[in-house]
Amino acid sequence: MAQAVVGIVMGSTSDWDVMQHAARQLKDFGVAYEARALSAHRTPDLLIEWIEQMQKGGAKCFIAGAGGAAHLAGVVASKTTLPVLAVPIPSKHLQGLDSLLSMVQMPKGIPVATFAIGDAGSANAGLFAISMLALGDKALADRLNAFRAKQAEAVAAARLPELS
Ligand code: RP5
Repeated sequence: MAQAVVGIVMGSTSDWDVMQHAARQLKDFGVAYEARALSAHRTPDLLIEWIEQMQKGGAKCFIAGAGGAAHLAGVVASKTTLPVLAVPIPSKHLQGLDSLLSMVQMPKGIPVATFAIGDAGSANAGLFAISMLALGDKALADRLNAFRAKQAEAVAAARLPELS
């Protein structure tokens, strides 16, 4: 199996429904990733071990999804200078607003790039990782441009329903 260039981590297996959208983009573009459920507060030592292992293995960025008091992305960023893309998971009581604010309000000095709450944010984090990797990979850049062109064609070809 190819060495993972993107590490996807989530606070719980219950986050996979959302985080699979990031994984799907990477898979469709042929980017090798490793996805793990590791918690910043439940398994902090395992999380740090994994971050170190991913870095040694040649990872270029991390995507971190968590819900509630979502400190996972910040903790990942505290242990690496690789880019960390944060995906707020919709939460039961606050629908992910808590997750979003926990991620987007990182104090100065340790940045994380925060995406939209839920499926769209997860897919976009995957696409953003692809954009970063495409800076040094012409074949990947070509695939990304083709994806954009196909998306544009679909919108241009769309027709609104007639009024009855
Ligand atoms: C967070 O708590 C996880 O990221 C998840 O979104 C949330 C709920 O976790 P579970 O109770 O489903 O394991 O740490």
